[in-house]
Amino acid sequence: MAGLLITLPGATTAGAAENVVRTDQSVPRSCFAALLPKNTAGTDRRELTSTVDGLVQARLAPSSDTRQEGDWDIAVFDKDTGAVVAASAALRTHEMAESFVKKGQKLVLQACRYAGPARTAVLGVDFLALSPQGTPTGTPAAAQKAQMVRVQTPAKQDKDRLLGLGLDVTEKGDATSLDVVVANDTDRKTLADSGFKSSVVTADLSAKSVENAKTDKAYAATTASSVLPSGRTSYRHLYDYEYEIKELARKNPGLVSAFTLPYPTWEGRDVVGIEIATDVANVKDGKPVDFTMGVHHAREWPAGEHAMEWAYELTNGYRKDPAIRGLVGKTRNIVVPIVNPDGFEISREAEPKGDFSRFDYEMKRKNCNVADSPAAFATGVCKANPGGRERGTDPNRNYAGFWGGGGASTVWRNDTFRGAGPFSEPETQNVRSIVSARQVTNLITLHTFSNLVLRVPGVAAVRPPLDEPAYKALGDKMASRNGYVSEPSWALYDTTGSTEDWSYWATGGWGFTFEIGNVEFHPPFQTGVVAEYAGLAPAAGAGKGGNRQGFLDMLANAADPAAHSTLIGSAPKGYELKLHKTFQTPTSPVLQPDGSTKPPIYVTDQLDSKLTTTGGRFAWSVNPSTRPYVAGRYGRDPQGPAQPGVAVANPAGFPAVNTNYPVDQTSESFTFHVDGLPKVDNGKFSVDVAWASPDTDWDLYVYDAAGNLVTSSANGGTTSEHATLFDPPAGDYKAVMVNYAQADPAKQDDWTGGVSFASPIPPTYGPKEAYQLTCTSPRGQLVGVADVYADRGQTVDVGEVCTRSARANKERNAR
Ligand code: 0X9
Ligand code: ZN
Repeated sequence: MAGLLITLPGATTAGAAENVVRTDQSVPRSCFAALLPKNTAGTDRRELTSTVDGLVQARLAPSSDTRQEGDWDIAVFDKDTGAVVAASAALRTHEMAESFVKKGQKLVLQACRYAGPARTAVLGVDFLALSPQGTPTGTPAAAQKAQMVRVQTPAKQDKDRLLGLGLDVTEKGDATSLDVVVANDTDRKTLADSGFKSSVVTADLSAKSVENAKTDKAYAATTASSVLPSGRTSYRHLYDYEYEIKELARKNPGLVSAFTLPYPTWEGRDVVGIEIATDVANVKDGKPVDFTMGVHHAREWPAGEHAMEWAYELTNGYRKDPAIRGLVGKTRNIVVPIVNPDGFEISREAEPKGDFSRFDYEMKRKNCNVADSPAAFATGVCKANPGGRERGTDPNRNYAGFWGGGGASTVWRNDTFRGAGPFSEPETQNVRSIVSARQVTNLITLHTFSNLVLRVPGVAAVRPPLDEPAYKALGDKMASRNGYVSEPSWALYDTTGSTEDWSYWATGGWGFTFEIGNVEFHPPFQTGVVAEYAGLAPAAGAGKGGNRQGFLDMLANAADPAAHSTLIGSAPKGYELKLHKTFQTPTSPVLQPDGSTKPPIYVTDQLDSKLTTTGGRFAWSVNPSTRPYVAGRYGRDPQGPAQPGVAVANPAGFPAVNTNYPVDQTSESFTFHVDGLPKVDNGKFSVDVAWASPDTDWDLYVYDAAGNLVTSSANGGTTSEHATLFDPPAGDYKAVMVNYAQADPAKQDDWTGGVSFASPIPPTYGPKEAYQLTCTSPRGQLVGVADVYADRGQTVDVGEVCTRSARANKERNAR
């Protein structure tokens, strides 16, 4: 096989004894901050010379003879310059430091015993050769230019068709366009062949990235400390996140704890999180949980930064800010800044060392799963492999919620590849483990970019939940702080298998996706992180509080009993209450590569959360017992009939071909009137026009009386356009028809059309679901059982469930 990588077994550190690092003392310090003198307490070291142009991988594992592994970290330094080459600082002794090295480069591996009883750890080092260009041996691939282009997608169906092309479509868009990353000539051809109109936004993403790196360097060099809670002035590395998390916990005992999530990544990395609460160790205290996470997507660096700053905000604020102290006192706060560390590590370390012009690792989005890649692309480590950045599963298409439907790809190399099955990935399993075991009443998953606060549903065909008004109000409130647009995520285009489209429908906990910033996946630190977080120019949240205030609103909502449900009762001290629910979450009908569908998959979900009684009254903040999926759908009862349709006469004359609307206003138009209450109640209007030849292209734009564009439709390659406005205000409207192309200039292919109206859809209601509540005595005996129904905002008294369970149930049911 013409592999990209040559593993040199001989390069592994020689001799078994050599492989064991040892020190008698543990010292909590950064292993990567500096190469310490030989024999410094708490450290051990090895010197090596790179045998390859390629990668070095240095790993630490616990020694088999230690019962408690403790916490060892590792860093690799360039011996000549003392610069850190790679590092790893997770919470246990499962470390992997990996980076690019040159043949003959002298390296020093520094192992540091941060904490714990283990005097030794096992070191493993590999050198992996890369061919000079970082390409497979043989003919190097041609250099490629990555660009950002703006594709004209005037109607929702255009956006969905564009998604179907398998290109790297961003969330950046508006009524008439979407921005797309064109990574190479193959993508450029796909786009050209599709017939979509497009224009270049960023001509050379690699050059832009080099420029941003310079901007960041200058900012860090001239700024002692930023206004961020941590004061940071530059993007963190993965090891910075790991180290800062454990330092926050070490320096704030009782308030902050650090934890390792249950599923290591495909490359074997630990995923780390942080929890902040008064008496933080007592996770069974019944407080509502606010969960903030970042970096499902590797290249979206600000997402991790904002999550980490939020952890500092709460930790610092608890000591300094009475308002934050009050909120933290009523809640528990979980932060997982980097959900996808494998991907992040590659993106973060790629530039300028990686070969951006060929493999574009800095723009990697997905995780490092290779199991679904064809054999020819399944070799090599994630940082250097024949599939480049394209291997892996999109963690934000892998949750069970509507998994397998539209807006996700079945193709291994596409950026929205959904994975082999719902929850097939460690990243989604980790998030699921937290959401299933804790009462996560509030969840924000951070992404970049497009200035959006998104809520469910991710799919247009799934009607909004009964909670829609309260859900929208919370999103709108946060958007008023960061200046983003608050909308259901289907409004831009359909997505399936995303985080909150599982978490919300399975648990009822509010879930939002933030798309931070208006440009680029990782813009300069000062704009993408400092300004967006603190609400400073040029961020849209300038002067409004920024994401900081948005996160605080979310926390205040978590602390508000009206926003979730509460169980109250009384029990003796030391009993354990458990709330249990189990159900099957159906995926979408599963789209197949050939376009057919197979039946939905039923994923068994189990929610189990616990409360330890302290004696006397207890109050337990929980999500509603009925899943939103079951509770029903939001809608509106018609207050009158819908308006009758309006036939439209094509105006006299025929406008000249115009491919430059709205700069060139050449067009024709017709007006129509929309009535309102009490006469009619319109749930929507649709303007439909059609013509004969698919080579003719009419485009349709609809304006209200004030001249605002309210809806439009401008496809290519079709014989019709269809523009819709939901809940249209009464008034006069103008439809503008632009003649974009004629099949035969000698023969006018004119349009015909009309306007139709439909009634609003009334709400629907489903059955109510219960939680199973049980109480176990300190001796482990089951002493109480109850069925508990709790609506949002409701407080339910479960009485003396541990001592008089049968009586308490009867009394409760009699009420
Ligand atoms: O596509 C995504 O996963 C998110 N956009 S990004 O550019 N950060 O990749 C948006 C997901 C929006 N959909 C839902 N949250 N349902
Ligand atoms: Zn994202």
